[in-house]
Amino acid sequence: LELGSQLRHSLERDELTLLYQPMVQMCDGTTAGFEALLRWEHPEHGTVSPNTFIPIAESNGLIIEIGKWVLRKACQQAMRWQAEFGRPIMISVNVSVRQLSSTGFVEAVTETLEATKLQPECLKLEVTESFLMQDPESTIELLHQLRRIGLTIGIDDFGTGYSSLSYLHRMPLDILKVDRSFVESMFDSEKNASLIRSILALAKSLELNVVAEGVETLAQLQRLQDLGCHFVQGFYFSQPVKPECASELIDHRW
Ligand code: G
Ligand code: G
Ligand code: MN
Ligand code: NA
Repeated sequence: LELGSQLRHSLERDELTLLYQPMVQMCDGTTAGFEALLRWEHPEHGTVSPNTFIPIAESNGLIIEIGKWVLRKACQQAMRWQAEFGRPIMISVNVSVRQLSSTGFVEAVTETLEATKLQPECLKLEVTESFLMQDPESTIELLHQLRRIGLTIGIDDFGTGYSSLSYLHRMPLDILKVDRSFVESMFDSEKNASLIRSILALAKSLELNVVAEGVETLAQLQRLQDLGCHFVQGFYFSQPVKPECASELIDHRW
C-alpha cells in the first residue's frame, strides 16, 4: 500500500507521536521550553521522518488533520508540565505552509487553546521563509491575527529561503531560528562565521530574538554565546526525546 493512504490511517491507529527537544536560554543555561517534533511509528518501516511524510500530507491535504492533532497534543503536554512543575512551560510547534494558508487556521488555534486551557503566551509557532514570502500581504495579516491572540511567531530554517528584506521588516515576528547549516559550517572559514554574525545583526535590527539550531559542540556553543545568540538548541544538549525524558530536562541547568 502506498505511504499516502497508510498515512490516512496513522491518526486513528495512534501511530503518530511527538518528541520534544529543549531550547536553552543562553544567559543562564535554563531550559526555556521545547520544540515539538513529529514522528510516524510505521508498523513495517519503523520511524518515518517528517521530511518524508509531511510533503505527502501537504499534497493530499492530510496536513490539516495532522496539524490539528500536533497542536492539540503539544498544548496538552505543555499543560501537563505546567501542572507538574507549577509554572508555564513554553512549547514551539512547526506549522507547514498549507496548514497556515488553510481557512480556519486561526480559529483552530483559538479552539485548541480554549480546549486545553493553555495560555497563548506559552505557544510559539514556527513558520518557514517560503511561507512568509509566497503571499506576503496576506501573511502579514495572518501573523497579526495570531499575535493578537497572544502567540509568538518564529521564522524557522532562516537563511535557507529567499526572504525579501523589504517584507521581512514588516512581518510581525518574534524569533529568528538560524538554520543548522550555518552552525555546522561556522568554523569552516571566516566567511562562514561572518554569515552568522550578519544574521544576528539583521535580527537585532528587526528586534528579533535568535535561536541557533543544530548546536552539537561546546566550541559552537561558546562561539554563539560570544556572537550574542539568545537561545540554542541541538544534539549538544539533547536529541528530541519522549515527554517522560523531556520532563527531566525542565529543571536542568545546562
Ligand atoms: O525532527 P526532524 O529533524 O526529523 O524534522 C524534520 C523536518 O520536519 C523539520 O523541517 C521540521 O520542521 C519538520 N517537522 C517536524 N515536526 C513537524 C510538525 O509537527 N509539523 C510540521 N509541519 N513539520 C514538522
Ligand atoms: O526544520 P526544523 O528546524 O524544525 O528541524 C528540526 C530538526 O532538526 C529535528 O528533526 C531534529 O531532529 C533535528 N535536529 C535537532 N538538533 C539537531 C542537531 O544538533 N544536529 C542535527 N543534525 N539535527 C538536529
Ligand atoms: Mn523547527
Ligand atoms: Na529549523
